[in-house]
Amino acid sequence: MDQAYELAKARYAAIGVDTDAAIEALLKKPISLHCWQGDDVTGFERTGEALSGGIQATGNYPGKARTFEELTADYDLALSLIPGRHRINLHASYAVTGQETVERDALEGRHFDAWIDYAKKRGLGIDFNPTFFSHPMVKDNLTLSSPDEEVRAYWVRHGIACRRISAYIAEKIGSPVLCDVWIPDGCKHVPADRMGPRLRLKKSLDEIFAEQLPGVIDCVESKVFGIGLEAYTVGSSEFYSAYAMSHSGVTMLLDNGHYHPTEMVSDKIPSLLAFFDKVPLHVTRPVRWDSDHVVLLEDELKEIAAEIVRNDAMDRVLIGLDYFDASINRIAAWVIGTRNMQKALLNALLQPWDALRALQDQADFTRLMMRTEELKTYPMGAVWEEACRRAGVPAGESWFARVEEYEKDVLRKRG
Ligand code: RNT
Ligand code: ZN
Repeated sequence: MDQAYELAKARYAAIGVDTDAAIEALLKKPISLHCWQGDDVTGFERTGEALSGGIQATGNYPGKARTFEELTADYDLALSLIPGRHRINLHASYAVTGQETVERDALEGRHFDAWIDYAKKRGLGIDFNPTFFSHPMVKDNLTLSSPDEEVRAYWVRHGIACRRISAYIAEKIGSPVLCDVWIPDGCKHVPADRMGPRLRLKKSLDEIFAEQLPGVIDCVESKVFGIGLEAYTVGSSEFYSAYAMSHSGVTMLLDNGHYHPTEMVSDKIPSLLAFFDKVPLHVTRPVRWDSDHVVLLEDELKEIAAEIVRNDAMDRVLIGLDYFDASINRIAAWVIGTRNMQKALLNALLQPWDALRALQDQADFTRLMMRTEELKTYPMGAVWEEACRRAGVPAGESWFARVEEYEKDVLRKRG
């Protein structure tokens, strides 16, 4: 066994932390890798519609995936460089329909058979998202809250179709599928009516969630604002938390790019865990706005991981990633962000939480601060490298050589 790991193991053992158990817990925890990092949220529909809904992928790095084959080849490389067994997170706009053009309100489970096959062969779980953006039926920036009944009904049908697709996938892969409803609906200018759209959204959600579907974990995702939709967001945090609280079977997803900059999602996790069985996350990195930068190993990420680990919620908090950086190698973006999420989890798994909690309860905040700060320079890196070795993936920066080679041989040859 590696010497650095042996030393680290002894160091942690001295404070009552079992590094082998931490590695085991880390490698058991799946992260849901979002397919949309692979192609800047473009999807396979080829309608020529630009990315809309107040979200934006910026950059023009060569080699983005254009087809199911390219996207899954890229996914394979990314997954081979990340320790553990994970999940893939799909959007409805990534249906594989061959030559056929299928309207979003007519999508069916079979349009995702190729993905199911892909996931099954690799032992991956699947999560799903209806796509309420980048589409001509988004009228005046509205979908489920539209006053135009034709528009609203179209998107209700899409929501229903996507829940059924989620149930179909869950049955085929034999494990639950998270189905996340996020809509862009909002206004650039000060609205004259904030209530009407919310009541229409409530009605639409009731219609979408009416059917009991086994295997589907339903959730709603709030947001504070989007680009071009600065004045008003229909699906606000209060709206969706009240909705989820009052509708059994619907939970609330927290995206850490969707709040005011001084508001921390880490703090919201235990609040929701006090009421909900499952708390899904979209982990991202907002820079000045919901910019969806690649996740780095920063303090807030470590705090998010701490709330998951110390509340014994590894099975209750469903971790998904949600960023899309088109300015760097997209496979590297997946690998860096996912490994960082895992490093944050490992860091949390290596803290002596019982002892620290006791210090808080004794109001010994001097010692708590001292210990917390000393723990920050413990040899976590050696444990991380051991976890990678045990999972059979490159430990240090050597993984990047594989991405560079693939960029040269494959990505640079894409048109
Ligand atoms: C947008 C939301 C949403 C999307 C994905 C593509 O602000 O975060 O989750 O990023 O559905
Ligand atoms: Zn999100």
